[in-house]
Amino acid sequence: MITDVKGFEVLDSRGNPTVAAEVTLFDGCRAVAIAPSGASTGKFEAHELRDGDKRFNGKGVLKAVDNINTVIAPVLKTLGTLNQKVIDRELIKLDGTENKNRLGANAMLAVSMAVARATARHYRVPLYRYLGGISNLKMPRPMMNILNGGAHAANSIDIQEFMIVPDLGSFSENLRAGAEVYHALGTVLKTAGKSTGVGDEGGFSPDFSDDREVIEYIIKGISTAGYSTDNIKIALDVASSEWYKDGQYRLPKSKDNMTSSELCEKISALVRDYPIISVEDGMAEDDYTGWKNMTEKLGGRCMLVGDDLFVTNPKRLEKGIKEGLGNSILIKLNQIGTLSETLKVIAMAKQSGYTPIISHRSGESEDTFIADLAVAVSADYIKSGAPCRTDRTAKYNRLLKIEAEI
Ligand code: 2PG
Ligand code: MG
Repeated sequence: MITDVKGFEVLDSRGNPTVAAEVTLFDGCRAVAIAPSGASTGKFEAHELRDGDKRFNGKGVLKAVDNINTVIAPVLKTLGTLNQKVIDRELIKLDGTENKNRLGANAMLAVSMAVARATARHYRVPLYRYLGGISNLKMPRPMMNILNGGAHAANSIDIQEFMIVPDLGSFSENLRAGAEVYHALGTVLKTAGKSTGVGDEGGFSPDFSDDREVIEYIIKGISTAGYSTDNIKIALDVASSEWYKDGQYRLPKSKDNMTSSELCEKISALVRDYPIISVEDGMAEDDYTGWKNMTEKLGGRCMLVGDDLFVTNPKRLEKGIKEGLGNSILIKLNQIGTLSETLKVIAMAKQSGYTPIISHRSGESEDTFIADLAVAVSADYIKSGAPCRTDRTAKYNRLLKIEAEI
């Protein structure tokens, strides 16, 4: 049923190479998909295969491309099925490692997504409908990262993402409000003499004296745009795994050192003082005691989202559920490497009352797969950066199109 699979190397939004795959079916239906790439990657993520030679400072992906062309393609062409689960299972078998070390999760995911997209074309339905069926389709709320720090920006802020979460009604109204606040924030920053240059996810990235100052500016942006914090909330991605070393949190920019419970206190105070509805990676990926404490303290008040903690991995989520770590999970296809495994972890999260948030990576492309996925699994939220830069707005624009269709 699959007659051809081709891999190729393209550039992501940071100008680094990433893997694209094109899948052709017996009826001529053909689709391309592009794997995204993270910067603040969790250490338990599936392996992203890079060449490590002179090209692109070691970031080339020709080995992963070759794996698609010489290992994956010959096998998928003989499978005789369009069943996504069977195809993904075959990819996993071909790789044969726990962490997708051999073929590379970037190679596997590009193929896995391209198969789904080609199959949707074969059935002549939009991707979201193929993935989600006829029931359950729901528009997500955007979590828009309008102020970038941490590993995504060259400024003085250690917290990686300050997001706004509009809740005004339809997706298009929420997107409009988010874009208006983004522009109002730009004006407020400019007036204060701050830089309006942007970070990797399109959010502004000037220097600030501390996190509270950032949040105050965002709140000023919200009111300047004519909205209030009653209907535009704030979400953080602390990305604290980046700071964790030898049981301590060492913040690279402010040079602060904190224990797990001191960091928990600091975040709790922010949640107490500001309209924060969600905190992602408030604790590090292997600080389980910290996660447990934070969940006991804040779990009833806001979403506590495991990104590096769960890495879209069913086994890690299962452990988290058992031990009471967090109450929400960030979903990134390339952290696990196939579509089927991603769908499995989303189903598992929902069954256990964990909120799934479908997410981009800081290194993105024109591929809009996550927009269709979010609608298909009726996720409450999608995180796709600022309403700025085509790699980010492509997903929001795709959602506008889907909203008009459903
Ligand atoms: C995150 C992501 C996306 P990265 O930490 O949630 O915002 O960043 O892709 O660099 O891991
Ligand atoms: Mg994160």
